[in-house]
Amino acid sequence: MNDRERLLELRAQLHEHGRLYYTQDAPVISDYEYDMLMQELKAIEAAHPDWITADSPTQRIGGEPLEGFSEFRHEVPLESLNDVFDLDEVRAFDKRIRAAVDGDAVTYAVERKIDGLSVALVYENGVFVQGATRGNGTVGEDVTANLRTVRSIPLVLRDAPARLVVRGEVYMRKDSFEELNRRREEAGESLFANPRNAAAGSLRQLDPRIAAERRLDIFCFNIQSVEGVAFATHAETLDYLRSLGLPVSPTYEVYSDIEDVCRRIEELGADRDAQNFGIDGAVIKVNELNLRARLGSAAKYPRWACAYKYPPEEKQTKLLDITITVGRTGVLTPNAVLEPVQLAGTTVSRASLHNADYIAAKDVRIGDTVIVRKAGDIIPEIVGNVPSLRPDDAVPYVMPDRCPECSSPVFRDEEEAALRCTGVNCPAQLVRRLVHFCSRDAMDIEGCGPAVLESLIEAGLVSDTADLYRLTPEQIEVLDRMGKKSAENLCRSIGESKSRGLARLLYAFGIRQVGKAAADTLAARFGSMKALLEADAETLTAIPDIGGITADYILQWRANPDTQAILDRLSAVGVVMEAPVAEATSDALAGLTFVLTGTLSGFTRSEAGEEIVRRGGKVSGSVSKKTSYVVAGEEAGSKLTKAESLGVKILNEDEFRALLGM
Ligand code: 0OX
Repeated sequence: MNDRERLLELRAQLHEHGRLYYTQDAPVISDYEYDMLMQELKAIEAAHPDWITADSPTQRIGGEPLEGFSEFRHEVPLESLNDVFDLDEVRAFDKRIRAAVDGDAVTYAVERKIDGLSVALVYENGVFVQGATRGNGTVGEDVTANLRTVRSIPLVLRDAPARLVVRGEVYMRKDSFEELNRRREEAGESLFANPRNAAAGSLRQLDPRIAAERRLDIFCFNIQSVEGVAFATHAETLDYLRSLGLPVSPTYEVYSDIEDVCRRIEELGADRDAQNFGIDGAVIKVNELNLRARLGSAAKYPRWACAYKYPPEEKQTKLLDITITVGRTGVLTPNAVLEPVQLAGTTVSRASLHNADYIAAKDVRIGDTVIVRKAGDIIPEIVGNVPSLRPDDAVPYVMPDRCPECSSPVFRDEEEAALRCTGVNCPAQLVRRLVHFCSRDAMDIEGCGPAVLESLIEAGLVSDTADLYRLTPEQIEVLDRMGKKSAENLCRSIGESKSRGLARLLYAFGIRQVGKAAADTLAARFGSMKALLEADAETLTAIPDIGGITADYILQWRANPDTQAILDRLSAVGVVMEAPVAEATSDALAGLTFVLTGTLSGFTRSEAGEEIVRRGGKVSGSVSKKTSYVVAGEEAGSKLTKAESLGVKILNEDEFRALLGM
């Protein structure tokens, strides 16, 4: 057999084993044998690069980063579902359907509603050629490069039609999600709130290699269009998709009696936790496709389907203890230590109690039986207590008057209902300050997460941020779980962080109220640390977008003798204290003021800000009537809401790029 024949054989084998693994859940070879076949294919492709095609199983690792996503117009809209919240609404849905179909026999398919995000996949002659997000249902984004990295999406189908567009839900498995967050925590990066957000963020990555690392999955549940095949029922379409090798919604049942449908909904709800993927409801669909066509769609939803949404799960458990953690700014946060309970798929043994006021409002005491809930988010919350189960000796909780980490007195910050440790050398504050300093949006020091920082502090190597810059690989490599290579890498990333510039440095200091936007504003306004330190109080207070309270915090920070000392030490080791000068090179945006909010996929906020300034525009941290545009990225928050209420023009990332002429 020559190389070319072997290559084709290997590809066919790998596609087939992929299908058996992901679609049938019935692998016939071990992971090791699979890897060996893949290695052999990679070797042949390395020798013949011109033979590599996009549908090769080797191409799952993700190609070159993209500039942006292009629009994708869905031929058949991806409709959304009408939500119902109790079984009587399901019965009412059945009555409406029966009235509309005039006595024709109707059956219902009931399937799990997977909590992810909808995409459309296009197959031509059995080859996966394009895929897109749902977007607004009519226009989505072309995320083909990222979807190719999803291992459960077959790149090639068996006995496929000339053209097929299939709809599915991309999701992240619970175990992949927990592993991802564990790694992000280790690296000092922000955590995803839930698997859905993680999946959405991963699918919208411009760098497919990142998407490839994130381990997404898919279930398919609808044929949007197909050539040359006809079906009578939804069940037939699902069986057909499965026969092509696509992973299909796990288990669907068909019933003619609505009471059976209701029972099944409850069954699926009770079994939610046992699955390795998030389920936010059950979908009830008319099974007969001819009846669907007669029922049609109302303004927003198809009349032939509805989604039963499960209420957030609640459980009772015992509040064993209340412990205190000390944050970066010295805030004491009380945490509930709970008798472990299974809740929405994970074991819950802790929940934040936020502050003393919160504990008082919920009236929870150590020894109480409390009700915990996990809504869409992964973060558990305490809803309240069960008064009848309160032990006689339970007393209201009193916050400590000394820091549990360094025994310094605490004081109450009236503005925030928070208690703060007053210790300047509090070790708990030091770890968290350093974690923040190293985090991605601050100095972005890769490999310098909480665990590493704790061992550096414990070893007596680091007691402030400047110490980081004096570390040598020899000092680091003797620490636990460190080796020569990782020590060298860490030193290199620390070294690289010296030139992040003023904005990130200011943010990295963790000055109260100075978030990324305020740090960007300050850096743009002053250009250097020296100018910021020398500016008079009036100048600071008068900067638009830096509120009075924030200005006060900056003044307090400046006046602190420790600040001058650490700045001198950082300067001495070569940390850059100036902003890279973004000079206006055009006046394309002159006179316009922008507010940036949410996460953009192609820029950091300071990069976006620089692009605006280079074109003569201004960046502001808060939205007012004078704002010309709000640029809203993923998970935009209150600024977006405010812009909407003031009628300020909102740009998404693509529109923003267009305005920049990119
Ligand atoms: C899901 C899911 C979503 C098809 C046409 C209207 C709704 N997230 O699991 N949507 C649908 O159905 C669409 N089915 C599902 N299983």
